[in-house]
Amino acid sequence: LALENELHGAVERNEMVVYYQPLIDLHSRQITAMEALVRWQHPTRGLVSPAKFIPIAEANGSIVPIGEWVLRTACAQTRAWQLAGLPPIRISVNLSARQFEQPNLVEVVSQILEETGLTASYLELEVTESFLMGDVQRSVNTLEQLRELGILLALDDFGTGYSSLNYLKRFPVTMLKIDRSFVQDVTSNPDSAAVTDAIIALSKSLRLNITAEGIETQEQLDYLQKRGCEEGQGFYFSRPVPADAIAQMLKESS
Ligand code: G
Ligand code: G
Ligand code: MN
Ligand code: NA
Repeated sequence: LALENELHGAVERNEMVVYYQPLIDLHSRQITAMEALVRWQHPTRGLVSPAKFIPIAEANGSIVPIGEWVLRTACAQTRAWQLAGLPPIRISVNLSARQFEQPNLVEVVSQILEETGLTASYLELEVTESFLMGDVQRSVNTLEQLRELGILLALDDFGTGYSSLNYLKRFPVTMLKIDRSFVQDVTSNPDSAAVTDAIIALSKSLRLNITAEGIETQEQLDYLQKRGCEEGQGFYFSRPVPADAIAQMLKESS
């Protein structure tokens, strides 16, 4: 309960921080994108993981201002890297169910792009199948409006949800992110390998981009590369790090 109350106003008190994790082109090994991942720098508890506070923030609604702050911060940071002459990369930001349901979501995204000067095609929003399945027609409409802005849309944690392939066909997404639970044992569990292979094949036949999350070992990387997965992220390449560590990484990647 204390944590819940303290979440209100955490943005205004400057307690939220955005970390960034690179996404890598598995062929060229260059950085193609960053995923923005929020942390809560709590005054007494230290760095609180989003796994802990996002569900609370989602339940009490404070995820809406927090999510908007993350989006604004990540877009402004990406634009700043571009203006500093670093190789342009896209920025991927997670949306929560509550944010996705906000009637002014499209306006907010459009306003943030305008305010930060970031070109829409550099922004990717990550959504999950589970929250798209609530009201499918409404989700499709919202996704279409977001696509009309020119931004990219990724289906996060792909393979763990309930959506049928029939729905997948209706969601105008541009990217599938293979959930890390499959990647984790892709080299030891034939079922995970089969699911991973199927998702990669699906992405190719639907002409969607494909990223693997949670790559931790050379063996996982080799497997994914051999199967034609284009892009990946995970501790093997880098953990999520604060913005200042990213500039150096981008310089080295170019
Ligand atoms: O960064 P970490 O692996 O600890 O994140 C844990 C969970 O929190 C992941 O599911 C991730 O998608 C989610 N998360 C991280 N940052 C954000 C954010 O800015 N908004 C939302 N909605 N979820 C986030
Ligand atoms: O739900 P989502 O895919 O947005 O989750 C992102 C989370 O995954 C972040 O909290 C990030 O810290 C975590 N993550 C990123 N790479 C790895 C990895 O290689 N291994 C594990 N275990 N977690 C990872
Ligand atoms: Mn994500
Ligand atoms: Na994920």
